[in-house]
Amino acid sequence: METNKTKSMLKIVVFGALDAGKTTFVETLSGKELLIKGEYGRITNSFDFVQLDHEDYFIQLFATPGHRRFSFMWPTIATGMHGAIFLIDSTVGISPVDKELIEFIDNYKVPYVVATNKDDLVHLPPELVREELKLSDDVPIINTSSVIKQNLDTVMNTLINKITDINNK
Ligand SMILES: Nc1nc2c(ncn2[C@@H]2O[C@H](COP(=O)(O)OP(=O)(O)OP(=O)(O)O)[C@@H](O)[C@H]2O)c(=O)[nH]1
Ligand SMILES: [Mg+2]
Repeated sequence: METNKTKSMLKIVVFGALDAGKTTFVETLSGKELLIKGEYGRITNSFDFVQLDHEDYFIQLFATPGHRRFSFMWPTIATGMHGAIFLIDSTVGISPVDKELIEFIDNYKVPYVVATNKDDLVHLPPELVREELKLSDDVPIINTSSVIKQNLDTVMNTLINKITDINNK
């Protein structure tokens, strides 16, 4: 007889500085039209939202605005998240906003994965990112491209495994 396993819901939030590629990341990863795409003139001013069916979980995937003017949205969107994805714009390098955002995410005490995005344009060495952001060894750093779908599934699977590990402890 087939067992009907109930899936848990996971809330995952994508953070990153202006133009890091957050909206493109959630669009390309999901391969779907977003349920909410909160932008005007290609700048996110509220948030993006899409739901994914991922093996053992339903994922509610959100992306935050990067623009400073809309940073008041960050705590609202972060509320109740089980994990985070932090996108760095590799063409810019580590910015003061990146440092602030990593501190912000750290405070939530949830697992997160760092993605050095736009790897199709510029390759940012992971060791440099770890040093500049003072990341501990247990934070994965993965080179991604949101436009050519490079490593997006790897980022999501790595994060889900980290969340599952914590839940099983
Ligand atoms: N080459 C390249 N371009 C990218 C990549 N990801 C995003 N872009 C481009 O970068 C620009 C900004 O992408 P968005 O996805 O809107 O960035 P965002 O982080 O959501 O921007 P805000 O929400 O306004 O902070 C767009 O022109 C994208 O096509 C990538 O991995 N490689
Ligand atoms: Mg956006």
